[in-house]
Amino acid sequence: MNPDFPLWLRASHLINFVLIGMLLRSGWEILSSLPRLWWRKDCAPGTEWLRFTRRQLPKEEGVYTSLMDEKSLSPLIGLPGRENVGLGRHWHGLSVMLWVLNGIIYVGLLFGTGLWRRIVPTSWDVVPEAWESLKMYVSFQTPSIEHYQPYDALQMLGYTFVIFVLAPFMMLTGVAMAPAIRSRYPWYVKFWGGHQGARSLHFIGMVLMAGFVVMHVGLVFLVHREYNLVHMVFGDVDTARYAQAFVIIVSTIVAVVLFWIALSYLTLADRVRAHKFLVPTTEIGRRIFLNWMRPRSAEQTTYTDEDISEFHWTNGLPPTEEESPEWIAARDNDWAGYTIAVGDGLTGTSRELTLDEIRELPQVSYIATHTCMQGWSATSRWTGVRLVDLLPERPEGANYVLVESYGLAQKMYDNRPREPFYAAYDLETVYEADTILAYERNGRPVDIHLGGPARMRVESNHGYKHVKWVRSIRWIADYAEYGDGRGGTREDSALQAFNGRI
Ligand SMILES: Nc1nc2c(c(=O)[nH]1)N[C@H]1C(S)=C(S)[C@@H](COP(=O)(O)O)O[C@H]1N2
Ligand SMILES: [Mo]
Repeated sequence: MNPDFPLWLRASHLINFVLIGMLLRSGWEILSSLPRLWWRKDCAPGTEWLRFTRRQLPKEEGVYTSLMDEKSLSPLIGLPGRENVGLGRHWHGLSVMLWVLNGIIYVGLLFGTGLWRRIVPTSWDVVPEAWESLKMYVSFQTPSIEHYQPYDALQMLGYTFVIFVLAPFMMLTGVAMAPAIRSRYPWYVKFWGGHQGARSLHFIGMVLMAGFVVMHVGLVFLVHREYNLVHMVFGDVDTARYAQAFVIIVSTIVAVVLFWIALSYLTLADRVRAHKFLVPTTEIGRRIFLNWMRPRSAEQTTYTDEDISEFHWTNGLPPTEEESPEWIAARDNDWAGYTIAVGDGLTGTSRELTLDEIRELPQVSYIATHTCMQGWSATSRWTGVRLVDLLPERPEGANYVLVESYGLAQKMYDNRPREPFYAAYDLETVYEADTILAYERNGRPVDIHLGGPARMRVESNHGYKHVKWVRSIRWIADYAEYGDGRGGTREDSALQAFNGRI
C-alpha cells in the first residue's frame, strides 16, 4: 500500500480541524444558553441528568424564563461568546455546512483512490492487533514503526469509528433537533428519544469528538512523531525534513487557534454585520434541506397523549398592568372584551374578533412538541384555528403576515424601551397546516403564562416565532418597516434567523 499522503488528504485534514473547532465552540455557545441536559419528555427543573450551572430553578411553572437561565461564555471559549446564542447557532450552521461538504469530498476521494483500505479494517485480525497496541500504549510503550501501514490496528479502528460512525451520528442527532424535521417526521425524533434524547446524545457525541481530537493531536506528537509530522505536511516519510515539519505544524495549530478566537471577536465587534453575513449564507442549507418540508401534526400517530409533558418551560412573562392594561382588564373579566384585530395592513382595514367568534371558526387539534432554540422542549395537545381560516383573503401585494402581542419584548437589541413582541411569517409558513392560533392546550384554555387566551403555534419553526398573548394579525407587504427590520422580536434582539426551521 502506498504510504504517502496526497495533497487532497492533507488539505481536507486541515480544513476538518478548523471546522471541528468552530463546531465545538459554537456548540458550546448554544449549550450555554440553557446549560442543562435531560433524557425526559419534559424539562422539569431538578430532573436534569447533567447541568453546568449552580442556579437552582423554582419548580413552579411560569415564573422563570429560559432567557434568565443563559450563561455567558468567554469569547475565548464560545463562538462568539457572551450570550449570543443566535449568532452561535448561525456559526454552527455555517460550520456544519462546510464540514459536511468537506467530509463528502474526503470520503469520496478516499473511496475513489482506494485509500479507504488504509483506514477501514477488512479483516477481523484488526481486533487482536488493536488489543496488543492498546496494551502497549497503557504501559507507555509504542508499537514499532512497521506496524504503521500507515496506520496501526488501533488507529484504523479509531478512525473508522470517528469517520463512519461518530460523524454521521452527530449529523443525525443534530438534524433531529430541527422543528422542520420534527413536524414533518416525528417518528425520526422519537427514534432518538425525543428532542431531549437527541440533544443529550448530540452532547455525548461532542464529548467523544472533543476527546478524540485531544488524544489524536497528542499522540501525533508522542508516537513516532518524526514520521507523522513529515507525513502530514509533506505527504511522504522523508524524516530528514522532520524539524521543518515540526515548525510548520506547531505554527499552523497556533494560527488556527488564533483564527478561532479572532472569529469570536470579529463577530462581537459588529453583531449586526455578522447577522447580515451569516443568515443568508446559512439560508442556502435551510433552502436545500428544510424549506420544502411541510408539517403535518394532525396526521401523525407517533406522538400520543402518553407523550404529553408535565412541565412546560416559559420564555416571556405575561403582560403587566403597565405593559397592557387592556389585556389585564380582559383577563380579570374572564376575557370579556378581549379581541384580536385581524386584517389587511396594506389598506389598514381590520376586524376585531372576540374569543367566541374565533372558537366558532373551523377547529384543528394535534399533538406537537414545542422547542425553544435554547434547547428545552415540551409536548402538548394544541387546539385552535388555522391562520388561513382566520385571515381575510390575501390582498394583492401582501407577502407576509405580521402577528403582534399584547406583551412586550423581554429586551431590545440596543436597550431602548421595550416594544411589543412580534413575528412575521412568509407565505409558505402562513399556509402550512400547522400554523395556528391556539386557544386550548391539553383540552383546557391556554394557561396565562403560555400565551392565554390565544397564542401562535408555528410547528415548523422554533418557539421564538410563536407569538403569545396575540393582539393583532395582519397581511403586510414587507417586514423591513417593523422593529429593527429583521422580521421578529427574537431576530431583532437576539439576532436569530427569520427562518426558524432549525
Ligand atoms: N409575547 C411573547 N411571545 C413569545 C415570547 C415572548 O417573550 N413574548 N417568547 C417566545 C419564545 S423565545 C418561546 S421559546 C416561546 C415560549 O413559549 P411558552 O412560554 O409558552 O413555553 O414563546 C415565544 N413567544
Ligand atoms: Mo425561545
